[in-house]
Amino acid sequence: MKRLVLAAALALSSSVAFASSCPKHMKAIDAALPAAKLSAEQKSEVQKLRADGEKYHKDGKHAESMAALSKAEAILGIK
Ligand SMILES: [Cu+2]
Repeated sequence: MKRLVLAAALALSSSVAFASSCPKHMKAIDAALPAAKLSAEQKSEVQKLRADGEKYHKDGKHAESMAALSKAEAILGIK
């Protein structure tokens, strides 16, 4: 029972955090990109995913935004 309540609370808080966390991820990408050791190809991929993420976020498509941003973060090696 306790476990169920905890799971519900977690699901609720993560979906709220989800919608508003895109800017945080964009900032993390912006901060990491200048120092990242990437090939030119990887760098432009990150920039593209970062731009897609911002566009989706502005359109209210946070799931798509987060998907693009987390791909960019994966390339950058951000967790
Ligand atoms: Cu968003």
